[in-house]
Amino acid sequence: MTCSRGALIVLEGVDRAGKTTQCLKLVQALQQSGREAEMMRFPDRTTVIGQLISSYLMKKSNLEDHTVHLLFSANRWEMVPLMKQKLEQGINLVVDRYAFSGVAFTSAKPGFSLEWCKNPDVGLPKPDLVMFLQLNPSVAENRGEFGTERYETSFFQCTVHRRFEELMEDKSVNWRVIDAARSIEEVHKDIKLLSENIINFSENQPIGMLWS
Ligand code: DGP
Ligand code: NA
Ligand code: NA
Repeated sequence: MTCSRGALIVLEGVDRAGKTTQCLKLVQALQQSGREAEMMRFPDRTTVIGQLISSYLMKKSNLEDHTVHLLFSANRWEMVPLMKQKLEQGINLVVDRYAFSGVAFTSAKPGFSLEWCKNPDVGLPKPDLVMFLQLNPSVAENRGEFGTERYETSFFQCTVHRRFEELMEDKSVNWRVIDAARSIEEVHKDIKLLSENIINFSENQPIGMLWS
C-alpha cells in the first residue's frame, strides 16, 4: 500500500563540490533506513538528446549556445513522465543537478539573462529540497586538475558560482546551503538529516511546478 509520494531532492553546486559522491551516499543511506530511493542525474547522457549534449561537452561537436541550452532543458523534460511516475509510486528521487545548473551554466555565458535561461524549465516538477554544496571555486580547483570538458575552467566556474548565488535569492525554492569544504562524512550527515525531514514533510503535499 503506497499512499504517500516520494520527495524530489536535488543536489547542486559548482563542478567538483562532491555532488555525485553525496547523491550516491544519500541514496544508499535512505535505502538502508528502509525507504525507497533512486538516483538520477542531469544531463542524462544515455538518451538521444543526452548524446548530443555529451558530444558537445566533450568538444567533439559545436552547438550554438541557445540551442544547447534548449537541449539541456529538453533532456530534463524527457524524463518528467518517469520522474512523476516514480514519485507517485513513493520512490524518493535524489537528483545530481537540475534546472539550476541549466540556468547557472548558460547565464554564465555573455549575453544570456537569468530570465531567458529560466523560461524553458518553467513548470518542471519542483524539487522539495535543493541543497547547494557550497565550495569556493578556488578550493574546488585545489581538489585536482580540471578535466578537459567544456566549462571546466576556473574563470567560467567563478561566474557560474555567482549565478547560483543569484538563483538562491529566489525564496520560492527551498534552498539549503551545505558547507562542502568539510569531510565527506560530515557533509553526508547534514544532507541525510535534511533529506529525511523533507521526505516526511512532503509525503502528503502535491508536487509543485518550478518557477511558476
Ligand atoms: P556533469 O555530468 O554533472 O559533470 O555535468 C556536465 C557539465 O555540464 C558540467 O560542467 C555542468 C554542465 N551542465 C549541467 N547541466 C547543464 C545545463 O542544463 N546547461 C548547461 N549549459 N550546462 C549544464
Ligand atoms: Na563535469
Ligand atoms: Na558530478
